Amino acid sequence: MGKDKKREAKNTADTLGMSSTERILKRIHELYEKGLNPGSDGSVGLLSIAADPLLQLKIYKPRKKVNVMLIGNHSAGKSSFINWYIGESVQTTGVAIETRGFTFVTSGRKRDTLKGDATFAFYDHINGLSKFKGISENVFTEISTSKDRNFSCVDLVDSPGLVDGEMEYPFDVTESIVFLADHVDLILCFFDPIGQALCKRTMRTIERLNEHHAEKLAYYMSKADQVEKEHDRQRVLIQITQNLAGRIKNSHAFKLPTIYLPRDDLAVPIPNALEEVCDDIDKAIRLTVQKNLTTMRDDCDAIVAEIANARELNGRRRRDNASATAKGWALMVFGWVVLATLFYVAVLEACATKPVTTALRTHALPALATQPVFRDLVEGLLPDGGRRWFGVEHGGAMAMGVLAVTFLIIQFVKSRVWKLSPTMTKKDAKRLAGYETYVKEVKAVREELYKEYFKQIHDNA
Ligand SMILES: Nc1nc2c(ncn2[C@@H]2O[C@H](COP(=O)(O)OP(=O)(O)OP(=O)(O)O)[C@@H](O)[C@H]2O)c(=O)[nH]1
Ligand SMILES: [Mg+2]
Repeated sequence: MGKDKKREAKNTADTLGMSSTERILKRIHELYEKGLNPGSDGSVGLLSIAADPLLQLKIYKPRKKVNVMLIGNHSAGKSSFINWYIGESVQTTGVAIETRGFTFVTSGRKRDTLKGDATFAFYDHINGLSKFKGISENVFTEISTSKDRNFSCVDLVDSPGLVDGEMEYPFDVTESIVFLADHVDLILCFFDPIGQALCKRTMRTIERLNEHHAEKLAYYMSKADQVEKEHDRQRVLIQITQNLAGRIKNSHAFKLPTIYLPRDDLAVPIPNALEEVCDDIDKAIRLTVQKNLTTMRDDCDAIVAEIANARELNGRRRRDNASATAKGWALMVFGWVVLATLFYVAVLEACATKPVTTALRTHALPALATQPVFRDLVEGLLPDGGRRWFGVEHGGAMAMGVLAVTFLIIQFVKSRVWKLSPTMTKKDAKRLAGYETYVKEVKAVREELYKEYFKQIHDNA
């Protein structure tokens, strides 16, 4: 079996084990980074096509995974939720302040933990987080092999528990959460009924997040099983709602479902909307797939349009270059004529000087006596009582001055006019044609992915 065949077989085996959504997200990512036939020679991704010097189009690769950040007060159950979602205890939980920094929990082939710098290298889009002083030692990535729920399509971001007062954070926690909010698709806010759910820091953070990311926020009352009596729960819910009311933007769509991690020793059943959190995550995944498919179509269209622009620009430049060359040549010839005239006047003027006229009269004319043609020519050079130009004394010097200045002006105008813009080589034009065909094929693959995605939604409905 050839190398390519082996790779193909491996890809197929991988693909079969993957959910359709995950496959679509991965394929889109691949089309941006590696192109239609990853690994084969000449396969270029949309990113490098867009970055070609002939196009210089700025496009961004869509993320392979959906990012979900959890925020809330200390001990609200954020880390416990992550452990429950992935079915593995990757995050430490407990009553003490457990999570002091940010942990990116992601799925991978091997269980591993990455520290700050490795995390920034792994998630290049959050590189900007490193600008927060003191954060590098408090950022980690936990790689888990879990395939539970939709974990293979999600990166979960655990954040430090928010508290007021004495607690010193090693970095600006609110600002770093606000920074990360730009890069995540969904923010789950957990408020527990007994902790510092409504602490000032949490409220300030929620307020800041509402400035630009109101649509990403989903609120929950976590650890609801800790308040067994219904009316106590209602009281807590009202209290949280009242505190949030003035701070959140789309308050009409505000929901505060009660959630808790599954347990079967409860005396009275308490409503648990835990699956709603999973639904919210699934919804974020669906939206991301749709957004990525749309972005890919738009990027393909933008590349095709830019190829047309590059060709049009090239045509215009060729025409401009041809006209500039014609004008340049005309000016050059004109310049030569002026220079030749200047030379002619200079020769005549030189011949008009006393030593030359004397020398010509005494030596040249007698010597040329037998050659009438040359003699007449030399005689013609000799001024008849001092050479006058246009009736002006010393007119020759003036004429030479005018001619020299004219020549310089012509040179200057020529340097301005005869400017050529770079045009495409045959190789460039061939490359663009190749891109065009390639992007068309990518669009066809995108249509297939789109159909596959909607078929899957339809089948699951
Ligand atoms: N009763 C109950 N306890 C929970 C629930 N979820 C978490 N806990 C407990 O609450 C405590 C705090 O949970 P964590 O997951 O560490 O909370 P956290 O929000 O990550 O806390 P920090 O990392 O300090 O911000 C732990 O002892 C958990 O066992 C729940 O749904 N019900
Ligand atoms: Mg925690």
